[in-house]
Amino acid sequence: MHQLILLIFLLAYALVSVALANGGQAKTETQSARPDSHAPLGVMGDHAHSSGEWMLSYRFMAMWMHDLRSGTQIISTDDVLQHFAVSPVRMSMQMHIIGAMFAPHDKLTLMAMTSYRDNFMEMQGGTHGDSHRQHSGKSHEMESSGLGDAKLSTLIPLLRSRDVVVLLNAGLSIPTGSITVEGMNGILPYPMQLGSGSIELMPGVTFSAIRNNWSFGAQTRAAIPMNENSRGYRRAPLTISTVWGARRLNDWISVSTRALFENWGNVAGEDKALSPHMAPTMDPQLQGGARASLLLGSNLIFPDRLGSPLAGQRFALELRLPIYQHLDGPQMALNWSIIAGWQYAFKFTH
Ligand SMILES: [Cu+2]
Repeated sequence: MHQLILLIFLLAYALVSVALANGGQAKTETQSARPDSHAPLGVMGDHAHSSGEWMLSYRFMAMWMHDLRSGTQIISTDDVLQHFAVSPVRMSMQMHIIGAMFAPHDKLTLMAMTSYRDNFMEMQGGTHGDSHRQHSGKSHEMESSGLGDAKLSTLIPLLRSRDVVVLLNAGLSIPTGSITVEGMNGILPYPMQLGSGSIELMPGVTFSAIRNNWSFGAQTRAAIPMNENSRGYRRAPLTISTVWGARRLNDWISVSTRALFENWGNVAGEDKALSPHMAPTMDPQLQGGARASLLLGSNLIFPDRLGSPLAGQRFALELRLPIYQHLDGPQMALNWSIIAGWQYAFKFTH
């Protein structure tokens, strides 16, 4: 189903690209109408708006994991089953993210985001004599879906010149995502839950610059859970740093390349309903890691020459390949992920 949506999106993207490529070049434009005036799609909170401007966005993100790692080493399911009753075999996550931005003032942009998530995990092994369905070596699956945590942010431009912007990001994550999702054998392991269960502080700073047909940017941000959640644990802070460069090919399309570094720690405390000896996904000390990824992306904006209502509509996508992962494992490692989305900024005119 999700793969179908993605395929349709990619086809539409290709069609629109070809259609626009035949349209020729436009004469004038403003900086904010450049395709690369927004960062690559996976960068959140990268831009501010001008007073009175709204923006709506939709992003679809999918991640696929089918390797197990301990440290940087890939290990086999059999290795894991030497120490645990159950081992994860593969996992996938899909997320629909809806966002809204509004700038009451040039010096302040507000942003709200909510998501709907689907998690899927296949496992091997099983408990001894616990259930008729699960014999050692047999595989079984679990799924969870629902709302994720809601994010509220303020973006404050510290510096906004014609071609350089420095943005301060200050946000809160509200625990609207469930941390009590259950499967056939009770509460699901940590990676399958939909939220963190804690209020999180989300500070960050974003730098971006435009020079001729090029643009560059860097962002560093964090999500810091503030309290122990109702299940008795607290997820570790997550830090994300990224740098990117983009080349505008013409007034409607740009291509980008990006490096991304993520670091997250282990779970503090534990959900007492999860037995750490059962599966690595249930051990609070096997959740942390660090990862570096390379991303390739493209931004597309319908130029003004097409006239409304298409003018200003943005479509973008980004493909991500991890190049280094160091995981407190055994833990599922990311193989690749993709994000595709739509953005539209507008003003209500009276
Ligand atoms: Cu925006």
